Amino acid sequence: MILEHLGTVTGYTHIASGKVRDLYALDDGRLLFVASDRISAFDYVLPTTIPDKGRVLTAMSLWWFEQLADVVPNHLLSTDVPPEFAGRAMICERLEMFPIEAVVRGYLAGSGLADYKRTGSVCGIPLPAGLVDGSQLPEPLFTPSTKAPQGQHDQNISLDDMAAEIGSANAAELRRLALAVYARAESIARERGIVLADTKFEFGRRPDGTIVLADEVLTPDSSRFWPADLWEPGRPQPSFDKQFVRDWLTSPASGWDRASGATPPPLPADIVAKTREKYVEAYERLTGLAWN
Ligand code: Q0Z
Repeated sequence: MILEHLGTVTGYTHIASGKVRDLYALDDGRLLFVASDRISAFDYVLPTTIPDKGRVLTAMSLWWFEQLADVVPNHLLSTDVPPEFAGRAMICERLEMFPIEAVVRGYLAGSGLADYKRTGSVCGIPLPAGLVDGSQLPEPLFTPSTKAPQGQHDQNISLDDMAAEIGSANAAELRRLALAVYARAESIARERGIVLADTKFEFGRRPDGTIVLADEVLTPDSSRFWPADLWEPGRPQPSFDKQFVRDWLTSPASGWDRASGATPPPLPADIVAKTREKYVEAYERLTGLAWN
């Protein structure tokens, strides 16, 4: 027990945490990428965890890496991880990361919708008039953003801004890869009744210059998944995974006043159970595999 603990502290060094995931460096230079059971909503990390969420999202990400292996190389090296992280962590190669969120949007929502309402464009790309919340775009758009410091929102940038940041050849290659990955993923998700409205990729570079897909990919935490049968442009679309959480938090039952700036309250057990079931359902529908 004590030896295991000593092994733990000397074996990997915590280097970063996001709202719902953690990153460690191994002694040999590789990285340990860990998905927690934490869940965020309305920009808050909730005080309640969702059992199995980290394992489900990790399994989904691993499945996508396999589906996409002929489109782009990825950073995964191994899933042989310390027991406390079993099933919800990946050992990854350390890359030189591009300081860009490679976002692809097939549908209008979120900051893309806000941009469009203000300017008629998204990231400087002009769009036809008359699009509404949830509209399918004429074609998928690559809409890069800069990674904001923790607690702030990423900021949409133009392709020219991106080229100024990382060079025009890298910018063009990231755009090509992100659109190719989205096209493959959207078609798979669509066949299974899930609209992949948009998604965010992170890319890095190997010492030999190869561009590699990093991070977790195509999970509900990095993407908007919408149930295809409920898609109806003109209103905010229900979220495949978080709708029970959002509905409860904004209902009188929660007692939470979103405008007050207060931290959201703990979720009731039935909301936790139904939300866990939605993550499992997303995994099973996408992959066609049974969860456990
Ligand atoms: C990813 C992040 C966090 C999880 C750095 N293969 C890689 N090589 C180098 N750096 C990264 C990766 Cl994935 C890397 N992040 C984002 C932050 C938890 C992922 F706190 N940061």
